[in-house]
Amino acid sequence: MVDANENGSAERVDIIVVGAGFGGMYAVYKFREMGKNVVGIEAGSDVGGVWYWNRYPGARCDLMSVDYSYGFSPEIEQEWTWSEQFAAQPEILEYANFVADRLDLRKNFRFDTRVTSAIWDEERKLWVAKTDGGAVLEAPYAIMSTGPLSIPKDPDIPGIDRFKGELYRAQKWPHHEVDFTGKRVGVIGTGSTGIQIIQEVGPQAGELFVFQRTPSFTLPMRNRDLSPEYVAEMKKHYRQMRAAMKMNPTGGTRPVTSRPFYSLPPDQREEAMEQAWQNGGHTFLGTFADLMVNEEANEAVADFVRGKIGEIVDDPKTAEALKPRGYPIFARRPCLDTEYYETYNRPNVHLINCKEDPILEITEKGIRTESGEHELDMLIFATGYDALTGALLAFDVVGRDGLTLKEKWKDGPRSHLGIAMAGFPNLFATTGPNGPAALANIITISENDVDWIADLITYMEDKNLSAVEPTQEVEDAWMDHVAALAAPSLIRKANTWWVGANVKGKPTGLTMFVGGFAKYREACEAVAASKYADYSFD
Ligand code: N01
Repeated sequence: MVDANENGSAERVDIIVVGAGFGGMYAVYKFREMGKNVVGIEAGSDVGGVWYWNRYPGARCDLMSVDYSYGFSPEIEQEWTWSEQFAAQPEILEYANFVADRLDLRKNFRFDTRVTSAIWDEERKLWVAKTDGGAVLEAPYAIMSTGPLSIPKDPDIPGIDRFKGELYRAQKWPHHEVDFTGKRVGVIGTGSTGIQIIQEVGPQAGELFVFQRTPSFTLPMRNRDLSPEYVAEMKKHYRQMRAAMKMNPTGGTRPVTSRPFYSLPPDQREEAMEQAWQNGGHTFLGTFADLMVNEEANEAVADFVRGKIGEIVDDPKTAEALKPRGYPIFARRPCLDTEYYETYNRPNVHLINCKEDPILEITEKGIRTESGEHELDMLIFATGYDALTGALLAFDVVGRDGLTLKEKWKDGPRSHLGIAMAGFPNLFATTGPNGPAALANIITISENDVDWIADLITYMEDKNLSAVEPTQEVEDAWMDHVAALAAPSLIRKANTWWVGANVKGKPTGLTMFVGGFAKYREACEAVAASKYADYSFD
């Protein structure tokens, strides 16, 4: 590991990378392979990003392991063996550590360090980054691999500091084991995180109280162990699979279809939905093509899933409260579970429907809702993130002519491809908020973005150029394209982090590219093929 300079004198490097998640790890590797002096800065004590922080019970990826892994190294693909179809957090973190060891990445990272500002020096064509440890780094290029889900958000409930029991945040889970045996545990939040915690903690806790404001749709994950025979096949065919992933809208291997819902007669639709439910995972989205644009088709699938909830949950009142209504299915990130709904059939698990019985405050002893106080020994927040833009707006980023990122993004994030921005020369983001970001496989996007940035830097070096940024026109054109694709999407009809609606005062809107990974990659490639015709260089 490199030591930070603590005396404040600037240290000159070639490239600064912020973040040691999958994006930042690959960026550091790629640029180092290009012979660059690259320094990575990471707030956590080690690699892994969101998988470093999210150690909560039940944490698991809802993309298959074959998809949710790096494709850039055929050697690592052969050396690493996944044990489950959907890997759990400890295994994913182990994988990140394996990659870091194998590629000796840690020597380029400064851990336990936060960037506090990044300012463009126009005269010297350098980014000047300061850290909370007092270090000053200067580099011609800065890469923000800060991740879409890295700034945890507490619930807006009075009294958080008053609680005298044990308080846990899913997104900053302690490194030690937490024993729920015999404890009265409360969980606030029923998104992907809350669902994973509830199904895991329900059987362990003395009593579990779930404070649900908005129910999520969740589908059976149907996870399984991977047999040695399958793993051998997977390893043999990785190359073809990676090639297919690049052509896939999800950036993964999930099948896609062009079949609209109403192209099938009712009995065959029903059969297809039953099949999708039985298959598990996100099969529904590969079964019908128009679920995100046809409201009636969407409602039919939502109704089918609500029917399943009614079949699984014994108590009719609880079942009714768990059935999501008033927003389209898949407009909120679809969750995958293992016996989540079944958890509510346990006598020790209680659902508090905060739509009918709102939370008033957190007290010393627990949570007070309109109906009374619920005493708790432990309280868990699974209340999400200031997502997509939060991490980049958490510190001062200042571009050309003193333009701040906060000012540029005051009405929502704007960039070209989610990667580069007019007014911010030589600053790049991976999995930025105007690319597919949270809507496709984040590792595939990260690799695409890092490779694209690396090609651009190589182009500049070949031509002896020192600064680059997209023109305002091409950025505006991209944002118009993003908005046009977003306009018919049902994603806009739910109040979620996808549209910024979970954070008070944040500009709302669907700013991610909904056209799918394959089209996004093509757009990136077209820019490179044009020799960056719509970029301006110094
Ligand atoms: O966060 P969320 P998350 N009172 O924003 C509730 C990824 N992920 O951490 O909707 C009561 O989805 C809030 O209620 P409401 C995945 O991309 C992936 O769960 O605002 N409730 C909501 O229920 C996911 O989408 C995996 O009414 C309050 C919840 O908190 C993303 O991370 C696993 C409240 C927040 O849900 C974020 O998921 C985990 C309040 N005051 C996460 N404030 C997998 O790969 C908030 N809530 C499987």
